[in-house]
Amino acid sequence: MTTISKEKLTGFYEDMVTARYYEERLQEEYLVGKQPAFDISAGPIPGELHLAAGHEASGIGVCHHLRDDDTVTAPHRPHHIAIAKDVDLDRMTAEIFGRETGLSSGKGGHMHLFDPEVNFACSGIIAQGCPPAVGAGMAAKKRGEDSVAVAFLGEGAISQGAFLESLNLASVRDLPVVFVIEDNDWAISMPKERVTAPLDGSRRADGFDMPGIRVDEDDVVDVYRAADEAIGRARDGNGPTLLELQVHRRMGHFMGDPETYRPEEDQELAKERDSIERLKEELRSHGVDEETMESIKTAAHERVDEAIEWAKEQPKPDPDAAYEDAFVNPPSGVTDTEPEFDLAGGED
Ligand SMILES: Cc1ncc(C[n+]2csc(CCOP(=O)(O)OP(=O)(O)O)c2C)c(N)n1
Ligand SMILES: [Mg+2]
Repeated sequence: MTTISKEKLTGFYEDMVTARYYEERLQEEYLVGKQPAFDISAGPIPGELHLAAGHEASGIGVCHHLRDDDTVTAPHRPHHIAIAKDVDLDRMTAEIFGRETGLSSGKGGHMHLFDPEVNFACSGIIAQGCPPAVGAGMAAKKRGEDSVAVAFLGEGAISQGAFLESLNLASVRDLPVVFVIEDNDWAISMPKERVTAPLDGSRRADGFDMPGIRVDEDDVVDVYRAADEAIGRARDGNGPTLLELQVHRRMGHFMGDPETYRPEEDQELAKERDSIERLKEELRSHGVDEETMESIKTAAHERVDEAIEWAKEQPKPDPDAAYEDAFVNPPSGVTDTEPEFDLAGGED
């Protein structure tokens, strides 16, 4: 079994408390100006916001194996994964606040974060990250590089065609791809048992002739160990793996979700099984004292506060730039730019 050093555990803790506090701060900022009628377009963060508190063990346990040249695609609940993949925190925050200096010039928002510096992307279309991850894996293999691609998706997305087709192609071509299902038991208001068989999603790997591993506990150390096997396999040229990780949705599906469909006990259970508290126990058993943990947490919180303050001071995009970078060939009348080639088709 992989031994995990105290330094490694401390690194997990730093990212996990950063991700948790980031969500808490976004939650506060999001609510500004939205009340009393909950106007989703009002306030400093307009639009939807899906928070990932309770998913930290997944993003951090997996991405701590990755390098900048490895690709990650994340779903609509992306912040913990982006933080663990070292996406630029300032520019990510500016993007969430819709500012010009954001990763996508403020036009993508929190579900469409792209950071080419560290090969990170996410999407609001569920399972959409799987085909691009397979593409990245195929490119790495063709170039003879040992980089890998990891596609994260929710358990509610695993009956999407894009996921199943991607498993097939990755297996047939022996590609360096790891598929990571974050199983939080819910797809919006739909409980997993009503729509998904088998309940253990990692068993779907059998149908595609690849290894499947499920981690039942929301534990970053267990996740790190399982990911070590999967990512090592991909990096060594031995093909794809499917991982399913139990996580917990501590919040509603999106900000403003009244969760009337969710039994109170389930909400309580999600809060009790806190992966950060679990990791603190592990740190204590490695001799890390409370003071050290507290100072790591304080520094992480300061870093998040700085990013949020910086983002809020950034300019909003110029409305005239709305179509810039949105089309390769803008429809006529949209911009002054002449199309680079004729979309109507080639020569007769
Ligand atoms: C192709 C597609 N169909 C439907 C939706 C609407 N939708 C958004 S999130 C979601 C459920 C996602 O559940 P899950 O994959 O388990 O992720 P979780 O929100 O639990 O993290 C759905 C159906 C969508 N975004 N994309
Ligand atoms: Mg889910």
